[in-house]
Amino acid sequence: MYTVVGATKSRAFRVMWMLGEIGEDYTQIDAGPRSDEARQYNPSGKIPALLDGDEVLTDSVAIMTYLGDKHGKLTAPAGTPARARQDAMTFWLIDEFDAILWAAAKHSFVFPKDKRVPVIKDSLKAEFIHAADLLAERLDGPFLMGDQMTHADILAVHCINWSIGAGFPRINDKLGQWAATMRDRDAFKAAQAKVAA
Ligand SMILES: N[C@@H](CCC(=O)N[C@@H](CS)C(=O)NCC(=O)O)C(=O)O
Repeated sequence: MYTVVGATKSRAFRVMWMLGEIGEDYTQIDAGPRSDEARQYNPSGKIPALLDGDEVLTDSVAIMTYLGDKHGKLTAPAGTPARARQDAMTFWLIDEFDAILWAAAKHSFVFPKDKRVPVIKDSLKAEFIHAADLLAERLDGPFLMGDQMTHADILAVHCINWSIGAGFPRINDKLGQWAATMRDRDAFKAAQAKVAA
């Protein structure tokens, strides 16, 4: 059985949702970012980490990629053009969604007060909305990569939810409705309801 290190309201949620989608049981250690508990598994104090036997794996997207490859679920097989397209989508989401939200978080509460430049947040919000419009244009099917769900969907929806929590402007209706459908999935709801060990 796996163990997810990280609070539900963090990027750990991506891993928890993925484990639910692929039908793998897990326990959760409800460690906050930079907590002593998080540092036991990742010296940087970043969450999430995944414990798989004696292995400690870090970074939500690296963990999702590992789980997908290991179980042959929620991913196109490695070494195929479909996988290259899926990876391109994943890296685009890291650049244009996750990094934008993370920059806004840094300038809201992560950086020390004297290093924050709150005025940057207006342009980050505009960038995010532009990226959401591009993603909506790409969306042509039940999932980002077409008929098959992949971990790119989990990454995108987690970032959309994060944008709402961070007070970003409302995204376009098409992407918003798609995200609502994804939030209705059993595995999403199970991850939200999971009680940490
Ligand atoms: N790219 C990493 C980012 C991990 C990350 O920054 N997590 C946040 C919480 S969601 C954190 O632990 N922040 C504390 C810090 O950066 O010091 C991932 O996707 O796992």
